[in-house]
Amino acid sequence: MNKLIDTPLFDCIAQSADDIYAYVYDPATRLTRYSKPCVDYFDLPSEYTNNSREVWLSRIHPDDQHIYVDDISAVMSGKTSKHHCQYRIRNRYGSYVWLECDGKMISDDEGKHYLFADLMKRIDNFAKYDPLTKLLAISELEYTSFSGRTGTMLLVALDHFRNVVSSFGLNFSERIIVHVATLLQSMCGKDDRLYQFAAHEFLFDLPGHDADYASELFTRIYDELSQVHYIGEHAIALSVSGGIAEYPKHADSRDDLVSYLELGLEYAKEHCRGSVVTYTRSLSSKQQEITDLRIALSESIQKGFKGFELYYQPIYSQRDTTYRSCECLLRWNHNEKVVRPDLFIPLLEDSGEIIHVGNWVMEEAIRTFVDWRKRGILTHMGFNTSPLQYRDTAFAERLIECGKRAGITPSDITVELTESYGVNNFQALKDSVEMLRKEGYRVSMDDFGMEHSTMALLRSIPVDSIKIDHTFVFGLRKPDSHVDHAMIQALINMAHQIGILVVAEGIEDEQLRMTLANMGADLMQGYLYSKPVPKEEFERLIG
Ligand code: G
Ligand code: G
Ligand code: MN
Repeated sequence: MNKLIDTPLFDCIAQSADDIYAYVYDPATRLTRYSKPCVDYFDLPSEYTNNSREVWLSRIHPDDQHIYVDDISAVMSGKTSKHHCQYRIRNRYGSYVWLECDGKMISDDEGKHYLFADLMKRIDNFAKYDPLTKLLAISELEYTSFSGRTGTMLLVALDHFRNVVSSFGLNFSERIIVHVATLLQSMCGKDDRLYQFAAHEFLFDLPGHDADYASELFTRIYDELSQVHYIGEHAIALSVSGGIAEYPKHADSRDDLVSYLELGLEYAKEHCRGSVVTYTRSLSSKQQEITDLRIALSESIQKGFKGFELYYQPIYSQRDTTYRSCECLLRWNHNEKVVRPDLFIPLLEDSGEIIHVGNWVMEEAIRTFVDWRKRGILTHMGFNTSPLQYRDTAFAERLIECGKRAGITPSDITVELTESYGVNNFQALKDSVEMLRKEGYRVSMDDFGMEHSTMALLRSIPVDSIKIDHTFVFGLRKPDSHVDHAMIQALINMAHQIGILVVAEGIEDEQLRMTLANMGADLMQGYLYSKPVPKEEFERLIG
């Protein structure tokens, strides 16, 4: 009999619930007494033991043993009186279950350890792990203490995942998520932890690492995911954006860290999709501006696209020495300022509203075109579309329908495909382009050569012309421009060999015009002729 641990009170508590396991420990005699359910469930050699540490440790999952050892040692050495941790432990059936321990050491008047008691609860496996990916559930982050630790968190989100779901369906989307989760897990270091943050968002806890390390990890992830992956019968490439926050540098609580990660991620999505943004204090105020813009954009759309306007920029034909066409460029009038598309198109893409605005652009462009054609102002026109408008063939069908109603000749209209963001329903894009070209519409690949995927895209989706981006053309101004020169010349030759036209953008001066003309570019667009201007101004310019 040990008067400390053989008490009716312990007997009573020990039998109070089958799924709570208890033990008491007498530091003076080093004797431990386990509750009956504990002995049974973990198949312990006996109710009493003198080497509880070994008995217990031998059952804990090897990956989690340090959690237990660190925590219990802190109590036994007197550093703290409370024992609180979670780990996996093997039960009598040989499988691991999660336990949460809450223990307390009390001391006598002289401060000597007197009695330790511990209640251990099984925490449900379902809550611990995401049911789909089996990654740690984000709720588990609550049990991570950031005090006294340094490290970094990286939040990674798949871009445009809403689009993936609407293109491929939920089932396939879940397969993508599992595929990505497995891949990310394989990129974790020994002490790193990977949590399922949201359906298509993943959070790395990288103890002992800094933001540079997280940034490099992000780049590796990006490179890996942007390769073509074969999942089932689909070939897909994915793009990710991310946010980084360091602890304790930026914050030392879970809530603050997570909101800073979100800020970085949001910022990346809006300004530099496909990259990772590390938290800084000024991000918060910038983000507020963005939130205000989002709200104002939605209001504009609801009020019948109030404030949206098309500007027009002429496209000059070298051969005909005349204005052959124009490009419609979207503007948004907000607070008496004209907002450029680079700022608001990503927001519309993110919210999905680009579908509605894209339809409006198309209809407005055709309205103007019909008017100009009647008045003999211009006979061709081009407008931009976002890759998100091709998640199915609805947009192509709508354009064909709209063109018929307006009585236009389809070959007078060019649809520009703007840069792609990685996640694309290639098949729907291909079907749309084929549908439009069959009808007679012209299709142009915008920003050609800026993305490494454009060549591959051109091989599988034939178009009528390519547009060489102005930043590419500006390369010709550098003193040692021979590489840019050779590349642009190669693009032009390639286009001509397959029988398609080349539009050179960014023709700002006579020098560039001459250079591009000598290289064989068919059509010219740039400030030399005119900036994009409102409708009436364009009419004065051309008329
Ligand atoms: O007009 P600006 O000169 O700032 O154009 C910037 C970019 O915005 C263009 O390269 C183009 O890709 C995009 N853009 C302009 N108008 C539209 C539009 O109507 N729809 C889409 N999707 N993108 C547009
Ligand atoms: O959709 P796309 O990326 O092709 O849109 C053309 C973009 O190029 C628009 O942002 C337009 O304002 C811009 N642009 C057109 N001509 C010039 C030019 O001569 N110089 C510069 N800097 N930008 C131009
Ligand atoms: Mn364009």
